[in-house]
Amino acid sequence: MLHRRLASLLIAAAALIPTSVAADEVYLSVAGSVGVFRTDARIFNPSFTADIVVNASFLPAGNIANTGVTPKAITIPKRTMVAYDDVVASLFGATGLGAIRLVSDGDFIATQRIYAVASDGTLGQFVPGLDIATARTKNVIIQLKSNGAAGTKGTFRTNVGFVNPNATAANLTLTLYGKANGVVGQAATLRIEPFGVVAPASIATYFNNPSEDLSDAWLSVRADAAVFAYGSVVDNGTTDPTFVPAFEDTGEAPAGPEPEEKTVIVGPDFTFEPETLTITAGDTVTWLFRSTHTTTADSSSVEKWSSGTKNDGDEFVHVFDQPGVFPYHCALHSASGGTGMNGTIVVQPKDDPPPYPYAQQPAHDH
Ligand SMILES: [Cu+2]
Repeated sequence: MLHRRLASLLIAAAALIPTSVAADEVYLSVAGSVGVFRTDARIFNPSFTADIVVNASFLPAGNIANTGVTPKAITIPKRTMVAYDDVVASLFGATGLGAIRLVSDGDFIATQRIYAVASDGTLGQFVPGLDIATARTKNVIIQLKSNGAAGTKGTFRTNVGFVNPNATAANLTLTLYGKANGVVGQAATLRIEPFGVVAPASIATYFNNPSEDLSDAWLSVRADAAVFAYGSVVDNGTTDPTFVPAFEDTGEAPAGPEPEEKTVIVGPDFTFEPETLTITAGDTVTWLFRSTHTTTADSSSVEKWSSGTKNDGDEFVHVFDQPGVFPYHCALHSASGGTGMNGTIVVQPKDDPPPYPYAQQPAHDH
C-alpha cells in the first residue's frame, strides 16, 4: 500500500512537472482527424498485478509551444488493452492534428492505426508508439518516394513530420538525398518550439519543389536536441499510406572544413557589403564599420545579436554556430524586417558531408 501511495505521489509530480524523468514515456507522433483520415489508438498494461495511471497530453500541431498543456490521467487496468477509436476526439474531446504524449510510472505499450475512410472500407498504416529513449539528434528516414501529385496513378508522394519532446526549442537541419544519392537543393532548417509538433507536410515543400528524381529518396535529420521524425509515403493512385519511422544515423561525418573568418563592410552609403553572406556553421563574421551604424539581428531571426552603435574604424565580431537564415538590419537606418539598411547571413550546416558545397547537384545527363 505504501508503494501504491508513493506511486500516486510520483504520478502527481509527473503531471505537474512535464520534464521529470518517468519510467515510461511514449509518443504517438501524429494523431487526429483530417478530411477522410482517422487515427485509432490502443494502450496496453502488461502487468499481472497492478493497474497503472497514464498521463496523456494532446500536443496540437502547428509548431506552437505546448508547455502549458495539462495532462489527462487515465487508468489502464492490469492485463487490459484500452481502445480509443478516433483518439483525439474520444480521449481528449478535441479536434485537429497533434501528437500524444503518454507518461506513466508503470510499463505500457501504445500503438496507433492511421487510416483513410474509403468507399469499400479503410486504407491504413500502423504506427508504433515511440519510446522517449528513441528520440535522437541524428536520424535518417529511408525508402521515401516523391514523384507525382495526388490522383496520378503509379506515382507516390511523401510527407514528413516532426515532434520535439523537450521543454526547450530544438533546431533541426534537414538534408534530402535523391535517387542518385546526391544532396538535393540546400539543406533546410526548422526550429521546433518546446513540445512542438510539425504536422506531416510534403517533403518537396521543404526543398522548394526540386526537379531532381525523388522516386527513391532519403532524408537526414540532425538536431541540437533529441527529436522524433517520420515519413509517410502515400500511393497517389489508391491513397495507400506507409509509415516510415526514422532510424539512428550512426555514420560519423569526417571533420568539416576549418572555421573561416568572413567580413562585411558597413558602409557610409547605408549598405552591407555583401548584402547576403553565405558561411558555414562555426565561421566568424566581422563587420568593419566605415561610418556610424548599429547592426542588429531582426526580431524574426533565431540567432539574436547586436553590435551596439559603432563608428568608422570599429569592428564587431559574431560567431554563427547554428545553420539557418539570419536576417539583420541597422537599427539606426531601418526597422526590423523593414526596407532600408538590411543584410542576411546564410549559415550552411557543417556536419553533414559529403558532398560539399550544399549546392544544387548538376543535372543528370539523360
Ligand atoms: Cu545604419
